[in-house]
Amino acid sequence: MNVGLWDGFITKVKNVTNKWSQGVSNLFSDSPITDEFWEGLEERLLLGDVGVDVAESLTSELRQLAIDRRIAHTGELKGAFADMLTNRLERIPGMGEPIDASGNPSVVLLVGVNGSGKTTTAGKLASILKSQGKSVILAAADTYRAAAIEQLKAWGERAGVRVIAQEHGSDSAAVVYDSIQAARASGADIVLADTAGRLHTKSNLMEELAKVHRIVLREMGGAAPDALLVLDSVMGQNGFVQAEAFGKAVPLTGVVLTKFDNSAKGGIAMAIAEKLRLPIRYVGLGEGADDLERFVPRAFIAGLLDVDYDDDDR
Ligand SMILES: Nc1nc2c(ncn2[C@@H]2O[C@H](COP(=O)(O)OP(=O)(O)OP(=O)(O)O)[C@@H](O)[C@H]2O)c(=O)[nH]1
Ligand SMILES: [Mg+2]
Repeated sequence: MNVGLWDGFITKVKNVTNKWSQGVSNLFSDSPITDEFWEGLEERLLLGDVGVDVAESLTSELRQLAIDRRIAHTGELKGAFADMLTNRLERIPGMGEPIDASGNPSVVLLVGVNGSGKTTTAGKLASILKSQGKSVILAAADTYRAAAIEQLKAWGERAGVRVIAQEHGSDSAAVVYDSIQAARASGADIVLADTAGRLHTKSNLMEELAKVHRIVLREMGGAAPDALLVLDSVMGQNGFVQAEAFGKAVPLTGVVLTKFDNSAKGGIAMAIAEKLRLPIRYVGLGEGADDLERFVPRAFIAGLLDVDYDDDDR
């Protein structure tokens, strides 16, 4: 096994999803395949936040595969199950794709409901990109919460990255506009815009987000920004209603799955792929600057199910 680059990611996923995934793994101990096995598998998937439809469809696909390949023992199914999950994730375009910092500048909007982890993710991304030698600007587009600007400035200081802010209460689209201008003037590679948390049911606030997106389109000559929905994994499927509403306001280009370290379940990733049809780009695995990992489907599943991982995925 060559875990190489994704070793840390696999270990982290393994640690945080330990209990749930051990339960899944245990199902695949080497015993004859019975109806109870299929029921147990579906139940485990449901417990892991996969959702009813997806749990059913995964179970029936694996069942068919067992018939087709004449597999009679659960142990022989584990690898096939891991491949199946990985393939389902990988067929979503953009899955695990890192943000592109080669624009002039590239623009990333972080959007989501209150407290989902937008500011933290902006800070973590700034720190990662900076360490890759990119010139980054953080845009303090959350002008609602007075403390939000200070919070982002603290992240900027830690990462050694410039923060563009206006005063509390100002227009967030204007902050993003300023940031793009500042990036152009200084030749920065990327603008990471931290937007205010908002309930997806507040139409005026959703319209404000749409305005930010329009300003970026206009300033970037029609090039759409990366609009990442920051989703708290602890919310599970309850977060999906938000996703739809945010998707109506701005064309979402992916999900950052935060607080995965607190969720202890892995199924939510499957549900995002299968139901939201959005690529997961990053996973938040803690509160620190280093606790953000690119989402690599095969490594993620290897961590989840404790199967071998061939590092041919770079
Ligand atoms: N354990 C853990 N905590 C996280 C993660 N991401 C964010 N947090 C914590 O979640 C809380 C909220 O994070 P913020 O980044 O302020 O969330 P936000 O979406 O910007 O919040 P608002 O601006 O108020 O909407 C903070 O205490 C963060 O430290 C993560 O991946 N793991
Ligand atoms: Mg915030």
